[in-house]
Amino acid sequence: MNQSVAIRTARSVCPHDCPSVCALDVDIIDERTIGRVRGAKDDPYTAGVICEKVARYAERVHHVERLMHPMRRTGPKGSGQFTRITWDEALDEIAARFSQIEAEHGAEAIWPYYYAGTMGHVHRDGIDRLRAAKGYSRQYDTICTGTSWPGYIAGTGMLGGINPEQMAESDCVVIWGTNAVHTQVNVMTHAMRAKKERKAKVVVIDIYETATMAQADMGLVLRPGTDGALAVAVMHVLLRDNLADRAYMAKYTDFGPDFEAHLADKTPEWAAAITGLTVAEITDFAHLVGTTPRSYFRLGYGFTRQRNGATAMHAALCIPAMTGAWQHRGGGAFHSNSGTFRLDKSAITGDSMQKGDPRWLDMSEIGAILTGDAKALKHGGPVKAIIVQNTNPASVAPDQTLTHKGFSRDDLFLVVHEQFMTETAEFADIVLPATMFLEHNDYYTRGGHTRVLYGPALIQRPGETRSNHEVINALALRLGLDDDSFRTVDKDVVAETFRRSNYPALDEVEKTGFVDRERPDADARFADGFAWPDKRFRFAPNWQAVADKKGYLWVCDPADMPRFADHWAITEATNAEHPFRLATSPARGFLNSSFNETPGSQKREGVPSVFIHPEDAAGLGIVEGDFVTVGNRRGLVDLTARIRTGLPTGVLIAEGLHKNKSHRGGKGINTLTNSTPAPPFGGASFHDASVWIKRSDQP
Ligand SMILES: Nc1nc2c(c(=O)[nH]1)N[C@H]1C(S)=C(S)[C@@H](COP(=O)(O)OP(=O)(O)OC[C@H]3O[C@@H](n4cnc5c(=O)[nH]c(N)nc54)[C@H](O)[C@@H]3O)O[C@H]1N2
Ligand SMILES: Nc1nc2c(c(=O)[nH]1)N[C@H]1C(S)=C(S)[C@@H](COP(=O)(O)OP(=O)(O)OC[C@H]3O[C@@H](n4cnc5c(=O)[nH]c(N)nc54)[C@H](O)[C@@H]3O)O[C@H]1N2
Ligand code: SF4
Ligand SMILES: [Mo]
Repeated sequence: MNQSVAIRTARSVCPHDCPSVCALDVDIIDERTIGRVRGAKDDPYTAGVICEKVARYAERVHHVERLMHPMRRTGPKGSGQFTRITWDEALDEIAARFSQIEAEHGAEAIWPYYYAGTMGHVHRDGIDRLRAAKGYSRQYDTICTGTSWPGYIAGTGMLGGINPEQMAESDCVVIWGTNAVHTQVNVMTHAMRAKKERKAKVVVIDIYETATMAQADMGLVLRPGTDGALAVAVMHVLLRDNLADRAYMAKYTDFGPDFEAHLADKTPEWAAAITGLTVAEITDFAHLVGTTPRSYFRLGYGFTRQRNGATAMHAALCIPAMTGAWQHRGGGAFHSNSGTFRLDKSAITGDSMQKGDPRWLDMSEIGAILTGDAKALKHGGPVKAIIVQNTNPASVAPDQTLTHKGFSRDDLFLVVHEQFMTETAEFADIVLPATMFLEHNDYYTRGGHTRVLYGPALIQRPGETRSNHEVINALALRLGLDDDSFRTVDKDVVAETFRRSNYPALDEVEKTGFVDRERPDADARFADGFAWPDKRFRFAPNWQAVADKKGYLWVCDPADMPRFADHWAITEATNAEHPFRLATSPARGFLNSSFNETPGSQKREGVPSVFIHPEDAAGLGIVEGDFVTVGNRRGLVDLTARIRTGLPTGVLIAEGLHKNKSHRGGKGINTLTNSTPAPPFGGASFHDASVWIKRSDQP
């Protein structure tokens, strides 16, 4: 056998919805086949490390279950019974139905629905070009960042922070509400470098002992939804023990006697009762960050998926503003750099074509919207047609019972463009097969770092798959739209977007695969002031100003918001009937619902399970491996019990979005989560549910 077949390695970018956005080296075996995928060693943030599931990407690209041709539904909604049709038949039918629905019910009856299955901007956001040109209903993006981003902006005035590579230069890395080992492994690379090279202390704050916490020097396990209480108590201790940097606060923040008075009764004893932490844990943490100038706060998404998540994010972010950590290299805070890339995306989103001023529909409320909730519909007519790209709402959206009820409507025309027959695709009238990132061209912004990366098509597309960009263009032309943007190819749109954004030309970018958008360090640490008109960090947020900056829509009465950084006790209450708090934390092997189809990930994650504390289990007669039912007023879900120490009593953790049908009974974990928009501007609180649990064989 010839052993010398040359395998070429090509540079690419991970397209998945993960802040790391790794630079990849992909082994190309032939024009249709990839081999191993590795993290690029010469990329400073990726630093040669990627997660297991993407290292095994050949399993996903070459999966036997990939969708290869368009299909039309033949059985009842959700039955998964389809027959093969041609692209012309599929596109003609979609265009005809969309036109008919628009004529009868108006353009707002059509709702293009998408999210971040690919993070490439051309193939993710191009659906908005069709939406704008037709005046279809808009999508209010809340599902992921609805609480965390406003909470961060409330303090700093913009979404940006210290270059995460600087974690390696810090003396204390606080990893708050993110299970980075599972969700963005590169955080660990840089945090562990600080630990090894500088003997830095690593603190992890979560609601159970995660794989990330296993690597920490200080692990704080608090009760879900109580991070705000921890944060204000830490600030109480900082002031009490003279560890606050009053000179920094006087120059850079809105700190004043009212806020100091507000913190006076936020003692560690008060917070211990709320968080379940000990007074010593709270005090030690405050002393650690109060005596370590180079403290880096890496604030995650997880702790903001509580109803009080926006205020919790803001409260945690206040700590480095009180210690003055922002002044020191290796110190400060970071959540996302998504506010720093300064891209003009009009070539993708077609803003200048916007027709009318259609309503904004909240993506997290898709269940309420599809079942005719007047408030969720903004008191307009029903949604009669949806085209879905890059998301799997039948699995990932909160309040699954309502979502499925909506998707089951016979008068809803549903088109799903997908790589696999997801549970959303099973509800579709027309299913369209999609390319994967190695088969099309796009660029990606690395929210967890500073770079913008380019990922070219490296292999031929299989079957009759088409890219999102091609489908949107073909549909637009069939619907009679005539703008030149509907005749472009993806690579030209990347080039045009870089041109409009004053980035280097794509030819240049292709040579290295990236554009570095690192801001000067002084800007990143707000050395010339924060991004508010008075240049001051806000301990007393002006939420209206946050809304004005980003176009956020209020979902609560502004007067209900706490005046200062605070613990806001609005999470779902436990009661005699629902004594447990459930969080749906991320699984390592899945990425949202992606990878639940690959054998390696399925093997790693096993059956859908729930972690329960030994005392709770004993009280309910539950033993390891028992079938259990977890329920609340939204529905019931079947899981397998895993008895674990390392989580508080009264707390249950169900890791990951397994397929709904992997649960006995077929109900996925989002049956238990709620879709009530979280204040102030909406968002899904996936880790905030009160439930009961019992052995399944009991009545
Ligand atoms: N219970 C619970 N639910 C959650 C969460 C949680 O923590 N707990 N997390 C929430 C969060 S943060 C998010 S962001 C959402 C994400 O939810 P989703 O956006 O649904 O998640 P993904 O799995 O990233 O991507 C969805 C789909 O995009 C498809 N896809 C990928 N690339 C392409 C492409 O190029 N073209 C097309 N047409 N399709 C493509 C994939 O095959 C996949 O099925 O889930 C939310 N749901
Ligand atoms: N393997 C894997 N990687 C992923 C994803 C995935 O599903 N799986 N999802 C991707 C997406 S879309 C996103 S947005 C990111 C999200 O990544 P993260 O920022 O890590 O956010 P989450 O995954 O929601 O949850 C992180 C942690 O928050 C904890 N948590 C829940 N409630 C609280 C609380 O009240 N307080 C505190 N302190 N902690 C709490 C959870 O237990 C969990 O361990 O990850 C991305 N990467
Ligand atoms: S999922 Fe995240 S950690 Fe894994 S390769 Fe992609 S960007 Fe990197
Ligand atoms: Mo997300």
